[in-house]
Amino acid sequence: MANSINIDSKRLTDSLQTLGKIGQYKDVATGLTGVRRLALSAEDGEGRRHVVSLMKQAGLTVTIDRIGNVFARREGTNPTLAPMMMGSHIDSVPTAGMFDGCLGVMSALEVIRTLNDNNIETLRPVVMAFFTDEEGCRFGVDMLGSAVATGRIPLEQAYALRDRDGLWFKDELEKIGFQGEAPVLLKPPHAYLEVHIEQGPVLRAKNLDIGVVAGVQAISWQELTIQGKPAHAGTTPMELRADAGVAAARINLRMREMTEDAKYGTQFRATMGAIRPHPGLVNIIPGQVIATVDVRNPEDAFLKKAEADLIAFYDEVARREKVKITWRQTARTDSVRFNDTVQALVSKGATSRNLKSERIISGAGHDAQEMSHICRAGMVFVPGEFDGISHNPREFSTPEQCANGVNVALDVVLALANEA
Ligand code: HGY
Ligand code: MN
Ligand code: MN
Repeated sequence: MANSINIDSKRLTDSLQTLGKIGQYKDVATGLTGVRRLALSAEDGEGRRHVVSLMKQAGLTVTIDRIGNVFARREGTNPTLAPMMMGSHIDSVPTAGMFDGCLGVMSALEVIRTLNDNNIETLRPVVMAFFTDEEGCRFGVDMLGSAVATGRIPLEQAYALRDRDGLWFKDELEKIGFQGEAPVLLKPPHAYLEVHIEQGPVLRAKNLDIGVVAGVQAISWQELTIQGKPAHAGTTPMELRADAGVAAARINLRMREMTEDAKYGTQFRATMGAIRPHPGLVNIIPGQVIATVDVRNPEDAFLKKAEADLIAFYDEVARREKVKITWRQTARTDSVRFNDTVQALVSKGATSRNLKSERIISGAGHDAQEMSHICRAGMVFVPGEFDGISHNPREFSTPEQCANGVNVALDVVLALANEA
């Protein structure tokens, strides 16, 4: 595997910083400057147009599909062969840094720019991609674009999603000008590789340079609607209350207790990220709470057990607090194992560059897990500073950490793009 070639680290860093300037915001909690490019927002549209212009400057042929996934193709010597694909996402959570997703898309661009600089031809075409709405925090369903591209979620179901302001996904996609014409079902590429920040503390704590991602844990998202009785906080005796806020608190606490119960394994993670009381005022008992449940486990069986026990617990809380609890599943993916060959190539790339690497399971969801259902897929993780904090403006990986990951990706792409 050729590893005498290196990517241009400064160009990679510049491309990340330029993209990171689109959708910047002042984070009141930390005083830091973060990134807010919610899926299909005006900022997302601006970021998309910027990346498309970079794709075209690199001489790529750009295709946009009906859910706004963007693919840019560098021709191979045999254009009839299925392409080697690299990608990720550029939409962000509302309190993001500039690496989550963007490192993967800018890595793909940097690999292609490096191939161009060195006049390297590959047998297979090389395609870079960014997928629509990976984060799922605006319309409630994560990995949406890649799930539609790989057939797990029907396009019409995605179009019919609405955000908290009641805006339709389809209208918002049209508004930013990225409702493309290409059919959504993606022809399986030869293989798919995604470079991503780890978004956790493991690699940095072990002083590792590269994470050879073995797979992604199972993920389950629910939205709870807890209906109680709004009433005066001072005049309503405790025994007459139906307090939706207390019901949400009991569920949140139960989730935490479950993570400490070996019945669900030792790596069960549970989060009630959104808790929205209505009317949410100091002297009114919350009549309604909309809350989200995010539960994850590397073991499918443990997650299934936890989901069943949680749903049973909702009934128990409803009886005790005299509230009505309804819930809907907004996202659900089983654990995924990445392809052994791709993992081996990532590991080999790291070793041949004297980079320390280890296998790791991803705690976060990624587009690569959707792609793994239609082709050989894998990921390269790079470490993050400050305990790998992510979904936060403090998210940071050094230029060297990023360049290491993209150099390994270059080696893997060269190997797979030249496979007959
Ligand atoms: O939530 C996740 O795991 C990813 O950041 N969408
Ligand atoms: Mn991501
Ligand atoms: Mn993310």
